[in-house]
Formats: sequence, structure tokens, C-alpha cells
Amino acid sequence: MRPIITAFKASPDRGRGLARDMAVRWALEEVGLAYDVRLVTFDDLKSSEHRVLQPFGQIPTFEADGVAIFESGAIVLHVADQRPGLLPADAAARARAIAWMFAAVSTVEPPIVERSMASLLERDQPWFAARQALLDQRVQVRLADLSARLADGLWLDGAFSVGDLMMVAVLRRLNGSGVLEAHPAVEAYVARAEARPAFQRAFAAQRAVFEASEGAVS
Ligand code: GTB
Repeated sequence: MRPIITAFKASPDRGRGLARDMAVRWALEEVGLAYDVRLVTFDDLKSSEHRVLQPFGQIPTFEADGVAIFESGAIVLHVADQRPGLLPADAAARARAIAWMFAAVSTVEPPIVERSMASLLERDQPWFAARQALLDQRVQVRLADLSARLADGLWLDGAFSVGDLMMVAVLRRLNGSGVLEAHPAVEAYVARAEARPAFQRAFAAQRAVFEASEGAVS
């Protein structure tokens, strides 16, 4: 059975590939698994049918061969387990790749999300500049550590893995913010990952959905 994932019919990221179906599409492309997409509206997300698949009423979800799961990281890991390409065969290296996935979502992502939410919701507050400086600093600390880790290496731990995929999916939220520029090794790392053919195919697929939704509106 071809996996079926869910994605926004009209993504609020306007086709920039920042919604969380992007990492899932990218993983599927990396391992060469063809998939189908069920496009959903915000109303669909809150339906009882969708909540059976995703208790929080969100995208993405994944269904294939009796497996129905949610959480983009869990889906990416499951996909990586289906075919070679994203998880090293060696048990210790595999464990390290999974550790990098967790580092992406639980160590690097929180300050990035806090920073973008503040930019979005608190911009008009009189204390915004001071808070933004503090949040920038927290992101910079993580980026400096990643930069040191990458040093002259192409990826976080040997060959490209699920760890890199999730890390880059998280770091892409900083694209266009001017924050990555202070860390050329991290900026080059993100660019290297985005140049992968599998990333390009996944990006084009989600972009096509956005363009179709724009066409439907106008
Ligand atoms: N931890 C879950 C996972 O990784 O799967 C989080 C899933 C999630 O946040 N899904 C969001 C959602 O369905 C879409 S991706 N939200 C609807 C809701 O909660 O009602 C989050 C997202 C959306 C848009 C941007 N953007 O525009 O930059 C970035 C991220």
C-alpha cells in the first residue's frame, strides 16, 4: 500500500515548505517511497474523523500497511525504518542519528519557535526589542554549538541521516530571518541539505499544492 499522508489544502506558510508535512515528504523522497497526500482544511483537522488519526487536530499524519501514526518526527523515523538511506546499519551510529533527531526537536527547535512566535505576536509591545535580543541570543547559542559540531564536516555524524533531515527542517524556520548568516557553517549545511534532489522533489510537491490553492482562490 502506498503511504497516505495529510497536508494543508492551503498552507499558511504560503508554499515555503515550513509546515510539518515537509519533513515527512522529504523522508519519503529520500528512501524512494511513492506516497499519496490527503489535503485537509483547518475545519477538517478538527473533525472527529481526523482526531482519530491526530488527537491534537493537526497535520501531518501517516497511514500505510496497518500503521497509522502522527508526529512528524515519529513518521520520519518510521519511514526511515522501511528502506535503507536515512538510518545507518551500524547500531551505535543508528542510535546517534536518532539522538540528533531528538536534539533537533527538543533542544534546537524550542528557542527558534519562541523567537518566531514573539516576532509574530509581541512585535507591538514596548518591551519587544529587549525580549527579541534575549531570544536571539538563545538561538545564537544553539547555532554556535551546531557550528562547532559541523566544523568542516558535511553532516552532523558521518553520512546524511534522519538526524540531519530533522535538524535542517527545524533550522529552515530561520530562513530569511538574518539569524543564520552569523554562522556560515550552519548556513552552508542548510543549503547543502536543500540542494539534495529528494528535498527539491518534496519542496516542489508541497509548493504545487500551495499554487493550486492560490489558483482556486483567485
Ligand atoms: N509536533 C507536531 C508534529 O511535529 O507533527 C506538530 C504538528 C503541527 O504543529 N502541525 C501544524 C498544524 O496542524 C501545522 S505545521 N496546526 C493546526 C492546528 O494546530 O490547529 C506548523 C507550522 C505551520 C505554519 C508554519 N509557517 O507558516 O511557517 C510553520 C509551522
